[in-house]
Amino acid sequence: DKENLIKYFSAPHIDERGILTVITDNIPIDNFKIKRVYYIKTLNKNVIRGGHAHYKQTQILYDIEGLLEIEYHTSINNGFLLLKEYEGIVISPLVWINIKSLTNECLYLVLANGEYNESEYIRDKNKFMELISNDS
Ligand code: T46
Repeated sequence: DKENLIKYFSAPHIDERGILTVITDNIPIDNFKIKRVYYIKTLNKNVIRGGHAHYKQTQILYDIEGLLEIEYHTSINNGFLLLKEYEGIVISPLVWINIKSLTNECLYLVLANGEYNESEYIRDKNKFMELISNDS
């Protein structure tokens, strides 16, 4: 399938006690089974993480705090998108991403439908380009 990054929003429940947000509300894909949950907290502005794609895993990246710039490259197109608090994206397999923190402290949660496995990563951009050109 030729899915691009799909963005979604989970409305926060705000009252005088604070904010409660259900991250899995409104996930725009079917049958997503969570196998792994991790979170990333960046400590400085303009830090870039990622720089890879996955062969088979799908992940949901949800911005809890701070502003993120996602640079993506798929077999359809490439570009940038801004991810604000309460927004998430579905990262399908074979989507290359860089995640840049635009604010000092960013906190984002990632839900993955597979276990951690280094052989699931494509970290070589040339290899990735080759794979998506065969895929299109
Ligand atoms: C992704 C983006 C959004 C583990 O031991 N287990 C895990 O489940 C993960 C995710 C990482 N690690 C170890 C591997 C490295 O020694 O944590 C260290 C940092 O991982 P990495 O350099 O891959 O971090 P990011 O932020 O570049 O990428 C991570 C995920 O690895 C990746 O799948 O899509 O967040």
